[in-house]
Amino acid sequence: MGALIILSLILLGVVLVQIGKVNELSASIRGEEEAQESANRNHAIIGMGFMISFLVFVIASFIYYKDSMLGYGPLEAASIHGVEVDNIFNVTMVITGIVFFLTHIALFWYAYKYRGRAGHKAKFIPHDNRLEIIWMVIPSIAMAFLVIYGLAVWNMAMADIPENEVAGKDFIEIEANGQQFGWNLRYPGADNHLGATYYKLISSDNPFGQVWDDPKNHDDFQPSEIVLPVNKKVRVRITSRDVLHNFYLPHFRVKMDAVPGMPTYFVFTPTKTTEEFKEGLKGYPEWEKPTDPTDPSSNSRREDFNFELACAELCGNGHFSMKKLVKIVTEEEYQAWLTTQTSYYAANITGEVPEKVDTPAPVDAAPEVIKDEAEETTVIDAKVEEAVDDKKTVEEVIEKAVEEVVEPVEDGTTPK
Ligand SMILES: [Cu+2]
Repeated sequence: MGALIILSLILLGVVLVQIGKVNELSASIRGEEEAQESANRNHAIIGMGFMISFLVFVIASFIYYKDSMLGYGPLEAASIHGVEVDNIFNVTMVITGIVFFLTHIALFWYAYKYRGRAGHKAKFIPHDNRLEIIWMVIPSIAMAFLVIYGLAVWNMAMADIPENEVAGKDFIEIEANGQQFGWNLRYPGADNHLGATYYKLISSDNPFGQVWDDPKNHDDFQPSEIVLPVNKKVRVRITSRDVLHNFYLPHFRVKMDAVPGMPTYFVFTPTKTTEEFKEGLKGYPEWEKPTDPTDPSSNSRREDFNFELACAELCGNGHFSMKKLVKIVTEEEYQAWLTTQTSYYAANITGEVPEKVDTPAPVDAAPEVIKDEAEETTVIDAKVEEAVDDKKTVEEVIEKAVEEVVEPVEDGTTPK
């Protein structure tokens, strides 16, 4: 009996100790819950802070770069269809921008409002017809609008010359032929028609492969830059000799692939002369900065501004050098320029007429040294070695070698 009482007392002691432990444990659990709750709140607040600063950053960067972006400030489109292209970009940006802001605000706001808290239980909503209709119908309407509007603008921008229009009177046709790495340009000359070409005739003397039996070729000329009269429709025939290139005139919103074996085209009408466009850059601080940031006395970016043709298809290691100047001039200036141009056939094939103006050296001749990277490197290496013998500093040597080998290719002239 005595032993039984002692055992009961021991057991009672054990039970009391265990109850105490359970109490301790539950208290510590409650503390963890509190810690969890405060962490949830902090995360939600940090999330809200991130959302606000991110959206402010988006708006601020847009405002900061506005005048440097195509379509805004001074860089409004300089062609008829370009204005429509800019409009559809803006409409698309407003619609997607609204969605972007609303969804991001909702995302972070919900993460804040419905963070884990004691006594709050998530609602279970398996299905809601009304909500589903709303989020199906609204995006469908927005997408349908964007697609239909986009198709209309596409058809307008991509339209070819109507059949009844006359070359020379209603429009000018020119050809741009891309090759690694440069553009060959061809104008139709006095007959307003580009002559026939055949790819097997392409050579360094005949960059377009013109068929000399075709009299239409006899007055075609090949200038080194694009010169066009303002407010006149231009059809650019776009071809490629080797790989994919892309005929890109950013200021006119003209962009079209140059595909080997398949001529493409783009029709556009410039609406501003180079001078008028430059005038429009006045007063924009971005454009009053010096062209050369290291030389404050150099011309401003506005003064040095020129429209340009670039290649917008990564076409190889000399892709960067596929640049040509584009000049938009008045009709009188254009006619005067035409008279300075000489037929390529007369100047280079029959030799009847001495070449008056800057018919470019065939691009073939220029990049001889840059044909492939290995060759370019070999030439530079040789020059470096040569100069090292003269005990020049390494920087001087490399600079000079690069100047001699690479730079001449950039403007398409023959290296000295
Ligand atoms: Cu290219």
